[in-house]
Amino acid sequence: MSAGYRVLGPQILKDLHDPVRDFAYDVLVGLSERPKRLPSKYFYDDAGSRYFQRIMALPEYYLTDCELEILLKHAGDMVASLASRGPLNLVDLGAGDGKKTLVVIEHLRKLGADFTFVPIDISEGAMRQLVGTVRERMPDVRVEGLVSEYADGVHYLGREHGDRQNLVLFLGSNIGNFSMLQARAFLRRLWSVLRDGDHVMIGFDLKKDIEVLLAAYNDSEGVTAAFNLNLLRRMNRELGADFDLSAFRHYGTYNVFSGAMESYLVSLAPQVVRLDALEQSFAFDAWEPLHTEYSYKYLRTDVDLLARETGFTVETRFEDERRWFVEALWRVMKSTPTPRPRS
Ligand code: AVJ
Repeated sequence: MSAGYRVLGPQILKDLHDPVRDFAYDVLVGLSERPKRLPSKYFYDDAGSRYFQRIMALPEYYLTDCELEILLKHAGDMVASLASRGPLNLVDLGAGDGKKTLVVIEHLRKLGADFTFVPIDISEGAMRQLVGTVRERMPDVRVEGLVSEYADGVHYLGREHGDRQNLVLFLGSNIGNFSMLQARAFLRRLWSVLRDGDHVMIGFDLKKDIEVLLAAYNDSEGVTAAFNLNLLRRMNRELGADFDLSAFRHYGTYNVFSGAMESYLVSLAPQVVRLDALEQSFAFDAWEPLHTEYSYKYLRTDVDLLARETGFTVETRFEDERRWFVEALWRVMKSTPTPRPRS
């Protein structure tokens, strides 16, 4: 975990952030593993963020519709009591195009709340678009956008002072990219930078008919496939790789045991790929998988347990009509012991 650079005395300058170097390093580690894998955060270059916006508009990708339905119906109730408690920071982790967040913002404005909107997103293109939209449609709203990944965003929150309460949004089942272990670690870190009485609003995608899941991650227009393959294009551009996109196939499958949708790029032939930035080549066998994403699905009971295990209490939770998605509002509880996790 790092944030920019720090000067440690006259001699030592620690430059902790070279995004291309970090990418190259993660690619070296991931492509050297068996099975090969890459972190899903690298999907979101500007092109990838645009692909994801197209995914959200697909009929099969129900997640966005479910969450929007919940927020349109209940966001007002969810934020009313917070808005009456004084000024707040509305933090949005992985804001993307902010479509769902704008619903929450509308309610805060209607309630006459004093708030600053702090969107945090890994894609600079998406962030510029979002800040532009807010400026245009709601010029009265104070915006402080941050282009960073989650860990740095949370670090930044921890350093922000002031007496404002925080409402941290983590919408869209973004939490699904974490394993259950990673989710607990992430929530504990978030908890530790927040104060007693702060809130988090988290969108969880629920376990459901597997056919519905498979369709959502293998859409008929092939947008999800293009989103996945864009990772290869990004390596070609940023790391001087020579991936042949037509020699890989997108494959999305549900792992019943772990409860996650898993995305892969499968090599269709034996091939060797060169990465100039790493001065290294990687061999793929025919039908060798490259894992690119987990999207974990939750049980209702998992959601409440997760809150208790990480130092939060459940304030409210709402589901859509189909009962496919949960929007949970949790309050930070300090100075009560958190239960031990199950072994
Ligand atoms: C943005 C991480 C919530 O896991 O459903 C959509 C990304 N991947 N289709 C998800 C995604 C394939 C999405 N999240």
